[in-house]
Amino acid sequence: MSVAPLPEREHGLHLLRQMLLVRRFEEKCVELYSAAKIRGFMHLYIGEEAVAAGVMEAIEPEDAVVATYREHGHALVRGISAGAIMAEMYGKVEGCSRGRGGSMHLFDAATRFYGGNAIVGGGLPLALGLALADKRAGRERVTACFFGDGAVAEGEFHESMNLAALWGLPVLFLCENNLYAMGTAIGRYESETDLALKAASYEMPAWAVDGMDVIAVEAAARKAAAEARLGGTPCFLELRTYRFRAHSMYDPDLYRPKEEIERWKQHDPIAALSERLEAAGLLSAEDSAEIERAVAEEIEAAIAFAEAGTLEPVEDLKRFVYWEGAEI
Ligand SMILES: Cc1ncc(C[n+]2csc(CCOP(=O)(O)OP(=O)(O)O)c2C)c(N)n1
Ligand SMILES: [Mg+2]
Repeated sequence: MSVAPLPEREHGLHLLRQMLLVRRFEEKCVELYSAAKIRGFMHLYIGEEAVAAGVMEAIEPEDAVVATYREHGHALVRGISAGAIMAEMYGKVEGCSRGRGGSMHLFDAATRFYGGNAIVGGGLPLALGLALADKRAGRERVTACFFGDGAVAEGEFHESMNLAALWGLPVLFLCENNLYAMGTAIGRYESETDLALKAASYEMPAWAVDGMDVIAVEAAARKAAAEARLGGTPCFLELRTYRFRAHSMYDPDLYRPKEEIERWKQHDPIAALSERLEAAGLLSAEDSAEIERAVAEEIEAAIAFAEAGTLEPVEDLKRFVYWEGAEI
């Protein structure tokens, strides 16, 4: 049970809706993938929704966001339209990356959403550059950088943490610790599995948060964002979470005990928030039905938008591709 106090009813319902939008959107993506409407690599965030939903409440529209290939949820709660995301999944020109990025490379300059990065750890130096630019221009902004536990074993993680602390860059390092990097459990690739402890050695505030509790995530992210924005220091949050689905659509998920998955499902972030709101008299059955209905409507509209979209004509394929001698 969360110790973080419940927010006002409107805010509680908003958080619930955000998480549900991500969950239902991705459930639809699974169906569309099976129907070959969506192709290529696809990684689902189901089970981890509280992380993106909580953090996004704590940052401002002018702040920047950098995410990984498991980023549908981040993009949705950041405010990129479900239609632009679905069209991108379909590979349509109306997609947020013109259909050229697909599931792993969602991008939207308007919301300062800088990907969608397929390289493990690759987003961290990018986040540093964004934060450095803001700092040098005297803008009081933060860069929220999401990455997985697997990235902590990469050199880029350590170089980025070191420089961010040394230069006082306002980066929120948001480590989504779901205990696995593809099929490898964290204890098999990390010498120190307490990731907040590891991060603290870089001389920045670092702490662990229950990543299945959206209210706790939001509270922690608000604290970290305030430290970064006003204190000019990076902060590290280890968000302890779990993916309910396999790593990607091609993963038979044979490396985790079924009981472990079932145990984590008992901490489903959406059910947990619903139950708390209900128990406090802030959520009725009618409210839940209305949220489900509105979310379903938004997703249906997104699918219709993607279906009606256009595939890039073959003669345009070389546009935006640069090589020596290219006509730009
Ligand atoms: C530099 C690099 N090495 C390897 C891969 C292959 N790869 C893709 S996802 C992944 C696991 C990453 O795990 P984690 O960072 O914990 O994120 P999660 O998938 O659990 O969200 C790996 C090794 C890659 N994309 N980039
Ligand atoms: Mg992981």
